[in-house]
Amino acid sequence: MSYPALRSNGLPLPLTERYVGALATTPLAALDDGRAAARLVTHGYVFLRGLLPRELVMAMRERFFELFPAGFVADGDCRRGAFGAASPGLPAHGTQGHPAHHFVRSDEFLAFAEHPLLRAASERLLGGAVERLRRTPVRHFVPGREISSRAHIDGTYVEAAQADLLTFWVPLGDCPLSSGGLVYLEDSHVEADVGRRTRDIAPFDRADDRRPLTHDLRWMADFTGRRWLVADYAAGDVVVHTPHIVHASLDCHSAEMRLSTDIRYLRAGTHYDPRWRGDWSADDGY
Ligand SMILES: O=C(O)CCC(=O)C(=O)O
Repeated sequence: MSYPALRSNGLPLPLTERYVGALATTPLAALDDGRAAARLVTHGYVFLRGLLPRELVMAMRERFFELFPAGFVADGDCRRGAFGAASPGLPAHGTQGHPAHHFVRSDEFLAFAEHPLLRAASERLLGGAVERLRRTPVRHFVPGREISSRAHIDGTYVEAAQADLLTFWVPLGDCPLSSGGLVYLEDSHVEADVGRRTRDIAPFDRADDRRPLTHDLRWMADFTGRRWLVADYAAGDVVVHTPHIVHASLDCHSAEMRLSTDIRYLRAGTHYDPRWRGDWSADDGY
């Protein structure tokens, strides 16, 4: 029997209950009474629908796509952000001269990353004062390219104790499954040694970078006996996750491009990885 499949890096993930489940939402009110913080410890993530104002998020999407040459965005509709045509001569994503490199340095984006709602949520989830890690990647995926974030944990990329660091994954626009949002391996934050156990046996397509765990999400589900949690995200939704939960993303095959950012807050006064104190550049090697 064949099942419809999701895809990540061109490989299928069967859309069955064995492999795929729904990301559970946590009500915003749970930030105030400690239930969200407890859930973060138990499940390694909290999915907060509508944490940010939709209009603000859509405005950020529009600002980003306005930075591209004419023709890159279909019909010039930068708010929708459907792919038009490639712009030859554009530097590699997120490097000097590319719109994403400029965007993360803009006052508007910096104000967004420091939004009081994000700061307040991180203070509640960490139970005290926080500081934001300056380095803030922007991810942008064009339909049809079969490129996604490979399965990984954030702890491989940024030094911090599990209980001190939060990532806010923020889709900049609506991001249904077809646009390829973030997916989480259920309760995998408890598998602290998953990297050691998978290292020599996991399918791997990136010989020059051993930091991801694998590009094969089905293999990861089979190996761990866990399933991937997915969601149709809307502009304003945010997922907050801890450094040890395994996550990845799906391929984008909608007309609309997938745009997102990951914003990180750290418990104030704990170790602030020196590599994360500057602005992100996609070729900074971190
Ligand atoms: O958006 C992505 O594809 C990856 C983001 C990510 O890994 C993160 O937010 O930690």
